[in-house]
Amino acid sequence: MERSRVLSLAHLWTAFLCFLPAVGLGFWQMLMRSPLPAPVDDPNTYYASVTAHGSIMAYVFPTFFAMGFGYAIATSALGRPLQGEKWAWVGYALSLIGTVMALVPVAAGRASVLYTFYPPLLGSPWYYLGLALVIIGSYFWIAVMLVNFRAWKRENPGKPVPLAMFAITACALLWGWTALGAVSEVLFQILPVTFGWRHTIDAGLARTLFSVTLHAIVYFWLIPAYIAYYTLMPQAAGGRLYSDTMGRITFILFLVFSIPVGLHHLFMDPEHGAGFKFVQSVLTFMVALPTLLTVFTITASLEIAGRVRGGKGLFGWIRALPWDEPMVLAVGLSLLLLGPGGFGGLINMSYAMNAMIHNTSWVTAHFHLIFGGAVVIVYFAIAYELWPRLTGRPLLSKRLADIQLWLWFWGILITTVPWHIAGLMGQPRRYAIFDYSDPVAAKTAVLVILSVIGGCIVLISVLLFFYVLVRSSFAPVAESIPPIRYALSVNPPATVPSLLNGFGLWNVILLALVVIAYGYPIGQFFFLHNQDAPAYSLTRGITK
Ligand code: CU1
Repeated sequence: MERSRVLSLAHLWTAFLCFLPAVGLGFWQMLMRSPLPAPVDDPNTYYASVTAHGSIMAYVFPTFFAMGFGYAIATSALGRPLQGEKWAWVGYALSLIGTVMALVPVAAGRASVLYTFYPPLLGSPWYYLGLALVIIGSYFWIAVMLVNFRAWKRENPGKPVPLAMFAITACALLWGWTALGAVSEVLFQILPVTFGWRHTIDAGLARTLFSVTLHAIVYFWLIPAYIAYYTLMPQAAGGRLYSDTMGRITFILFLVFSIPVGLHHLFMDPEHGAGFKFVQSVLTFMVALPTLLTVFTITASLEIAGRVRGGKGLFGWIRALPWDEPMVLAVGLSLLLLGPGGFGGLINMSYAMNAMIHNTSWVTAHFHLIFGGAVVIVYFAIAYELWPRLTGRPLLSKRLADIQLWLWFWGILITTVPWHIAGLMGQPRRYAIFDYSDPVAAKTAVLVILSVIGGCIVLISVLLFFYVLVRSSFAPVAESIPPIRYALSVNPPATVPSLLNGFGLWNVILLALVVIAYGYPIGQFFFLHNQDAPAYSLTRGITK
């Protein structure tokens, strides 16, 4: 048990130690594009910074977090030592080497291609190789999760796999399938050109392959937070989970529906026909379903806890909940952020309405609200929940943790709401500088400054988070820290149908859906040879 704690802690520390400077960069970027003066007022630095910020926040931070949380779940929920721990360390080392390999060329200004790295703009090959290595390292984690999932099932025939383990395994599988899009783009499209073995690139195919990863990655970020919703929050609130089955269905739906939807990122791209865009738009609505199920189940679970604690009347149970528990507070605030965030998502995914907000700041604001807001706030609460268990030392202060979560909540809202509005007013995304003497840009100035104030609150919140973690890590070892306890459901199932206890059939359905949704959109490129064009490499110029 002891050694696997070190494994989890190493992953979580790595995740958060990358997160901290990435938040700092984000804040500087907000200053840079605002009317306020920014230190180092340089657009080149801006694009390098956006690339570092995006690459860390999209790939490095959530991957290390999911891996660390996954190992903690595999040991605590299954109640057995982790099998394949050596391989887990190999994966950790590869992902860490990949992180350094990717960030060095970014810092040197040789890979300012943003985290979506859309060709025909290309950066240093080491950047892409590094990111591929981060992903390859995470495949070791996927394998370890699957091995432990199977081993437990073998030892406990017929018994339902604990929901937390079931969910993190769905998350691992989802990531394994979806990452293949970006990995094949890097291996077969980008690297041959950046290394000079080929001179032209098919930008449309590259973007299409990337879209296979770009949407489902969001659920790879989200599922760890949902695991806390379902399995940690009801326990922290002193109640029970409303339905274990609903949880299983939710995580299965994420696995099945979150990949064949990525064309909604290419609504404005000319390579794809309206029919396939429409099909994937409809499938995107399907993937909203598990979130709706979750909002219902979690609200019901909160109500159960509130009533168990003596809350009466239509809304009295809300006041009866222990809002001073960081996990309960974080889930409550996360649900509130999920409201406007989900609403924005519905606009983005609608084929027609997408045109209103395409390439505006609205999009950037949207994913900061959903991921930065609704998801990361729960990552903090998970860290507060895990830290005493992993270190054997008590948490410094629940009160400080609560203040940190509240700061994050308001900081994210104040950052992203004005940012959305600026987008609706036509502010483009991915611009380093705006000329605020221009009457159109001038109208957004107040909104942008408000956003910067929100960013400042977010930064203070992160510093407070680190203060709590670091101080807790140096507290004296406590004798009696209870192990992680996962919530019981109202009717804990003695058995579940095998369809809700494994992923065999669901993998097949997922692959069939991917073939239907992506078969033609990807296959067509192999017949359209005139799509290849020279790329522009930041390190070598035009690749011809
Ligand atoms: Cu998406």
